[in-house]
Amino acid sequence: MTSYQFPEDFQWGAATAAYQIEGAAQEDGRKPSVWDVFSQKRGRTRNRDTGAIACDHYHRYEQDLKLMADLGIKHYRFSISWCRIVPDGRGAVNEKGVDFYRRLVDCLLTHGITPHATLFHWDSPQALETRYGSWQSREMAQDFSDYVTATVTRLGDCIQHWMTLNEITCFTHMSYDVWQPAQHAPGTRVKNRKAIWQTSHHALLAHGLGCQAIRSATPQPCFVSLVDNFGVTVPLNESDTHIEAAKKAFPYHCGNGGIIYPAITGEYNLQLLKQLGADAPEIQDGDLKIIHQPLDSLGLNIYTGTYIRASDNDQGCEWIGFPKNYPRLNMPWLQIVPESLYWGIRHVSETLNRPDLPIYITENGCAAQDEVTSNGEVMDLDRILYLRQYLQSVHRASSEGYPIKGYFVWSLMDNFEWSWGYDRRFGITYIDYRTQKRLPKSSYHWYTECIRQNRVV
Ligand code: GCO
Repeated sequence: MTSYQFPEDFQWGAATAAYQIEGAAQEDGRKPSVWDVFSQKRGRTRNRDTGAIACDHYHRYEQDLKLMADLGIKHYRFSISWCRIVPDGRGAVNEKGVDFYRRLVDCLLTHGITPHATLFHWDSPQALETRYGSWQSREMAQDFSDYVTATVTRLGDCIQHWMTLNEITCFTHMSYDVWQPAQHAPGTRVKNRKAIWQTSHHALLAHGLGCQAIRSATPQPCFVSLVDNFGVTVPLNESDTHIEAAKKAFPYHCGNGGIIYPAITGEYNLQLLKQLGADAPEIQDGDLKIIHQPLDSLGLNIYTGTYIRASDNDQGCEWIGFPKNYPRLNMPWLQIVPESLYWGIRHVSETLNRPDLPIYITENGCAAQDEVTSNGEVMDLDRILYLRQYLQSVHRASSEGYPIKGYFVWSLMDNFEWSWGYDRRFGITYIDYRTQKRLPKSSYHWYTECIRQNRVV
């Protein structure tokens, strides 16, 4: 009978992102990001919602810190907005923008909470979209690296945990499309699939140059990581044949072979390259050496998975679709697959062959209906059900000896859910956007108890 007890040093956290919570879109020198411009365009986001105000965290961070302290987390993952630090994308540094993050970090440290800073969570400067089409250009990698140098030089004395990029596919393959308007900013139509793969290649270069920039600018020892949402292939059942099939499917799934493989193994996966053929990106000599930087850990954002079974086809594996009424939470893609956290962690060790690489779950959570009851509570039992099962899967990985070091729930509070706007709520804290009142949900209190007992309750 397991008590789902975690090791003493297991790190419990919560995660957010700048454009999703900060607001203050034009304050203290910040200039528009591609998401400011994209979300103002008709039809791009639900109700044309934007992050102009969001959770007004820019002004309310001290009360939000109290929320974090009461929650009991000792780790907080947030992102730094390139548009606050280098508003024109390159060149002049906006010191007022830096000052906000220093205030935030000082407040975190005062509360005994360790800051984990993501340097890029999709809100790239519109100025670089105008100048050269953002990630379509190789120049973006160097501009990102220069922004990282500016940031780490100024904040490296109080931040030691750095993540370069959040989810490469979401600001490249979901942001550029050939046939239809892309779901994510900048939402650019490109001429072919090769052009899309070229954007993710430039993002990988940015990651590599960013790692080097962090390590040369930091004034103290620090930890460098990448955050990825690779597609998790899950065996239909845990027979050796289906497990083998899930590993065979992994490089083909969600383009994993062209994103996480180059970053972690230093090579594009050959089967994927073969499948891509002429759509594969142009790779210059030396690119892979830049991309394949040593990492202190890997951050995994995992919400769901895809079932795979063995097949006698030439790939040796078959994707299984979900039946119509398969249980999911309040997003079309959020089917409940708790073992995806276990298999995501295991793929790093056994499919990417990096059993040595420490792993954090840097995002896991769900959107739920979240009604406020007549006595002013949000009894989100569905979110607790989801989180409990996923955390039990993390515990399984930990108890089997995989190097899982910590877990950040997505998200600390409801926030701007990109093209879904404020229509979908992922927080363990309810936000009343009319009053900006914060209301801890049942899942917040449940998570507090998990942290207090250091186990899944
Ligand atoms: C992501 C992003 C978050 C999302 C969350 C819910 O993982 O897509 O990092 O910004 O809001 O995942 O979709």
